[in-house]
Amino acid sequence: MSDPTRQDENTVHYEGPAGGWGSLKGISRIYGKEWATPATLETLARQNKPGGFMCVSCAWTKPKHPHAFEFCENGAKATLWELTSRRCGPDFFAEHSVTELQDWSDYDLEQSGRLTHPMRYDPATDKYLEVSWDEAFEGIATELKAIDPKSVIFYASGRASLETSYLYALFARLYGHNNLPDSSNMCHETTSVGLKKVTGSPVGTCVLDDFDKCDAIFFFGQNTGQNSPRFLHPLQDAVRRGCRIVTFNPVREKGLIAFANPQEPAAMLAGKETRISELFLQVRPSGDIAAMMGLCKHVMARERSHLAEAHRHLLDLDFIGQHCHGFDDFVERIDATGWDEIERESGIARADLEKAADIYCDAHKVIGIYGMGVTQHVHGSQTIGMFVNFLALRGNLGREGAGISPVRGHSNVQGQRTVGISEKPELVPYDKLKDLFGFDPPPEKGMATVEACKGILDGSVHAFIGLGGNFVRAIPERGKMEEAWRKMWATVQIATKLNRSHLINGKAAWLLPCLGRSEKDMQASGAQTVTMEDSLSMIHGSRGHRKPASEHLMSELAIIAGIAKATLPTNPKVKWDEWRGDYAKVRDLIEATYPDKFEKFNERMLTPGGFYKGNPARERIWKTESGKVEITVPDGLNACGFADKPGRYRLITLRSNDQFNTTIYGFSDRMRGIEGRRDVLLISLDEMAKANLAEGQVVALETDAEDGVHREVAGLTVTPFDLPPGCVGAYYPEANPLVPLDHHDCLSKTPAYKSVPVRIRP
Ligand SMILES: Nc1nc2c(c(=O)[nH]1)N[C@H]1C(S)=C(S)[C@@H](COP(=O)(O)OP(=O)(O)OC[C@H]3O[C@@H](n4cnc5c(=O)[nH]c(N)nc54)[C@H](O)[C@@H]3O)O[C@H]1N2
Ligand SMILES: Nc1nc2c(c(=O)[nH]1)N[C@H]1C(S)=C(S)[C@@H](COP(=O)(O)OP(=O)(O)OC[C@H]3O[C@@H](n4cnc5c(=O)[nH]c(N)nc54)[C@H](O)[C@@H]3O)O[C@H]1N2
Ligand SMILES: [Mo]
Repeated sequence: MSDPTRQDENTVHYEGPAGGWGSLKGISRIYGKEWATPATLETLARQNKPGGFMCVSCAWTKPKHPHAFEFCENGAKATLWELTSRRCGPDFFAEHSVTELQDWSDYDLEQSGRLTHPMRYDPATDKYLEVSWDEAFEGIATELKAIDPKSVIFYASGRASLETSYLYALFARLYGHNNLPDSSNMCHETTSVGLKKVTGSPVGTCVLDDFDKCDAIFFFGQNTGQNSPRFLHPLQDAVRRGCRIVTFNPVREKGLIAFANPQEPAAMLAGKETRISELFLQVRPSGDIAAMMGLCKHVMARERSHLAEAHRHLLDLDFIGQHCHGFDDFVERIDATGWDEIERESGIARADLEKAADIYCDAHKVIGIYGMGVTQHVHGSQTIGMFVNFLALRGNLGREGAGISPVRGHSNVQGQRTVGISEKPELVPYDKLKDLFGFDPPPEKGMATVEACKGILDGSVHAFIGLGGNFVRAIPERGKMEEAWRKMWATVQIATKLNRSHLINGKAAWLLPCLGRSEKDMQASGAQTVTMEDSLSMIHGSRGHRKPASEHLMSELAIIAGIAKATLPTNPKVKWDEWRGDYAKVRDLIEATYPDKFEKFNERMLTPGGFYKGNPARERIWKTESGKVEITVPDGLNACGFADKPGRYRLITLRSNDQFNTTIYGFSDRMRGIEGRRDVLLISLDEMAKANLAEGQVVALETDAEDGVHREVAGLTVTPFDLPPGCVGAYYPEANPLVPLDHHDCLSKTPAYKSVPVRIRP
């Protein structure tokens, strides 16, 4: 069995626990000592509290009884990043041409500070020039009116509020398309499609209380300590009351090993940390289907011996009989799968899988957690299907203290889907839209992220609006995409800070600065509240109170309303000015469109801990094809969709502790012991020896796909790191040119960023 506290001595590593003093130092290192001013601390004290604002970092839920400071290292970084005193205004753009800025790093671009004025790109001078909001809206409307709506993309990056997202989707449909890709398409779309296929619900079944009741938690490919650190609090509580945690991850992520709680000064001073995972298994990237098959195989073996010896079942046969479809075929498949194959594909020894399965069998209530380590694979959907199979064996679905809980990324990414950001017309109540606004929404399916990229590549997409995000940087196939992007007729970016997507422009381009979530949003009816939905389907109100970074900023909702009003013909039922003046009226529309989820929306939005949207799967109502949980048989044990061969590695693209997606706060990946640089190739000592590589050597990675396209990222420094055989690691977004556009989950088209076939060129 692997020792969860031990790391390979000869590879880079970090001694301390997650959280602890390191997390406070992590904040100071980036922002200096100045961050701890009374005004900033006051803002942080309101973060994730009833009546305050909801963190712009992750989507982890906000509890009913928050801590004094209900934020974490990375939530604080995200807020401070928004509160910066630096400004990126007309002076900055007068000094730097767009071509010059294209050579700046992601870090340097965002360090230039908050955007302050609406800007239009001037191709003659290659510079952004200041424009008035009216000029911007009119200019964009002129372009949009001249283009076939079907060739226009409206992207959303997962942060914009429910109110803004609802109006954005309405604008798209009134204008005439369903081309509404979302960052979710690169993230948990595997869940929205794959989990829905097997449970009938596109979201997890757990609520926060379940974490107080479960006996065991199984983690697959989610890095809590870094990407949803507030989740460490309920985990720590769970461990302290005896809940057992088993983790499957190729990287020994510190946050899942041990945690020192910065909210407990006495424990911190005494150097006390809580061990999180009892068992930490270094699965091969894409080896989760195999690992889960091993777990199920041992549970079946125990069921049979239990039945023979004790004449009782270990499986929950009532649940399986009443609620599952396809169980017998799955058992047949388990029996036909040998341990050799399971060990080879998972990279985990049978004895370790059996230990993990024993923990499962001994627990009455089990929660399954997963993140990008599951969703971003060619067979990510099948892995989710296997996870559901595993949980179903002992009825751990739709029951208190048990269930499946995907951890989402952006703070409102789940909510954007709930209120209509979708390329699929069947997911949106068209009858309601028709009644409310007197129009026929477009019946054709729209483009999601991969289709949008294809359309941009083949020249059939002519315009792009980005509601937040950094699309060009986050997508696969960056080389070809940047080239093709410039052929578009119009691009519009709504953002808080400058990033590379604002520098790769269409023929006409605008950059529109918006309010951040911690800032006061004043409209005709007064200060506004916005709402979002977290990972556990709780809806929260959020109210910013800071003075906006510039007097020229508009809220995201006001910008969408401004463009829409200038673009669309008048319609007496569509009242952009009125909605913009009072967001409560938009919430009324959301309630009218989705009455089952948003009953008494305005009244309930400030409920401490949020209000629950509801989920039939939690009540054991399965809206699947068979009306039951679909027990699925995977095609194979390997989720990466390509075969092993000599010299081919599976590349994992990783987030560091100092980044939020494409936003790079700094260069310390504290919990992995990587300091001062991001241009690294992480590889085990064994693989280094096999490939004849020396520490510090500079190499290139090339994609090892048989499609005739050359893709490479050069200048990576070989860095020994504790990883399983046959794989390497590099940072996202630097490694994105290596990901082929067609390398994605088969069912949902989520790019397979966690297993890209590559070879190393010394
Ligand atoms: N601080 C911070 N917080 C964030 C973000 C951020 O960038 N920074 N991003 C936000 C967003 S949008 C998202 S989606 C989430 C992302 O949060 P996570 O879901 O945690 O995503 P990643 O960090 O990309 O990868 C998760 C883990 O999967 C592991 N992994 C890789 N391949 C495999 C595999 O084949 N099997 C298994 N079992 N594990 C594997 C990696 O080692 C890593 O620990 O976080 C959100 N929160
Ligand atoms: N190789 C690889 N690629 C990946 C991933 C991976 O794991 N590996 N992960 C994928 C995932 S999970 C995701 S979610 C995507 C992320 O893709 P995106 O969501 O498109 O990218 P972000 O980096 O989150 O966007 C950052 C920008 O958002 C803007 N911004 C910040 N706050 C606000 C705001 O309040 N309003 C507005 N309007 N703009 C704001 C800022 O200008 C900032 O530069 O990347 C995907 N790409
Ligand atoms: Mo994400």
